[in-house]
Amino acid sequence: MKFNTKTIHGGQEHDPAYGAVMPPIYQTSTYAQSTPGGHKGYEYSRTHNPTRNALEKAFASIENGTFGLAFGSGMAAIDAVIKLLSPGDEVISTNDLYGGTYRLFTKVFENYGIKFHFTSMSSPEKILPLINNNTKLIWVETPTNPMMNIIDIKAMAELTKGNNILLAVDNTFATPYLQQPLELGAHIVMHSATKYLAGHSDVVMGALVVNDKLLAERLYFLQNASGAVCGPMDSFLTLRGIKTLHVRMQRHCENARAVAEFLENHPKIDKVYWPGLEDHPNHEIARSQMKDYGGMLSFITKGNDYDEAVRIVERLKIFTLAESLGGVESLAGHPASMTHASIPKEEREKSGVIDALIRLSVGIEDSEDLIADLKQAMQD
Ligand code: P1T
Repeated sequence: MKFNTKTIHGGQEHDPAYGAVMPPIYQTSTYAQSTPGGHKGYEYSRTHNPTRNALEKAFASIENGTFGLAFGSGMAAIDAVIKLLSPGDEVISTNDLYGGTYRLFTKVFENYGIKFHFTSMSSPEKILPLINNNTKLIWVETPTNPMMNIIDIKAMAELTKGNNILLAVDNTFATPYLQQPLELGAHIVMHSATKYLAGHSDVVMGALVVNDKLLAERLYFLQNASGAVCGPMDSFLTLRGIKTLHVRMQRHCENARAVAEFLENHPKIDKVYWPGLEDHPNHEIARSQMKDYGGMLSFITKGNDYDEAVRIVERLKIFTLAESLGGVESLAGHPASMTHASIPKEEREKSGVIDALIRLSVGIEDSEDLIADLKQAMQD
């Protein structure tokens, strides 16, 4: 089955009870047993729920993986991955990543004796000196949030070979429409399915996909033991979102290109970060590992002026000033004060997240309207 067919049919079967074509929302916490242990495969909805299981199969299918797991949020999915580790273990992570991930690593798991190294992942040479016998996980986000750096997944996978190190890739920004990390050698793919997979800004949801059975069993154990699962209604909404992922992503990419090219040529703009631009430092890696360049971009205005950045985001009318991304509607964000405020200023500025940075999640409206909106917001 090819990708566009998978988004609609992957892992899905008609409901065995009445043949419902769409998965029923099994809004139940528990299941009747005829005798103790005598059930139809479902006992309690923290462990299994038919609507969630349908979603988990869809996650696995679109990521070309074997096992899918759904969580109550992207953070809950990341939390489960780090719980695979033990005190004394070390993680190497990109230094440019979602602020909430940085917060979970440094403010929660460092207290449990896990050590995190944050580094630029622009080349494997930067990572080699950090690898030792305690290194158990490399955590990659690509494109990174919010600087749109592209990390070479195949090169990272090479580093893990023979070293008993897991490679996890947060594929939230790219989605499997653009890149499939398991195919490139990753062991774990993670999503904030809140974003492009669900696609309509109406759900908070997380996903993991793996191929290895033992790894899947350890993660299913953690999912049930810690219990950060999603409900059946949210599972249904995410499944419905996935069915249009391919058409939405195509338009997100087209619109982002139009917006990036407009901004690049605007006299007030200093720098546009979008991997599809030929002068993007990682354009070649993006071209080789992604099908297109995604709907997210960031930019700074000339003078690196914080007040100017705030003025622009306040004046936007079609772009809504809001956290999150990946919905059909366009959003604008100010990472330094919003999504990345939990990273200390000097730390975030090292990776380019300065006060003047604006991040756009380019939606699937008419690009002419989006460009007109940006134009009026940047007028003197
Ligand atoms: O919000 P949640 O579903 O828990 O996912 C967290 C998360 C993980 N990884 C990446 C790359 C993300 O962007 C996020 C959430 N990000 C935002 C809310 C944001 O506006 O960037």
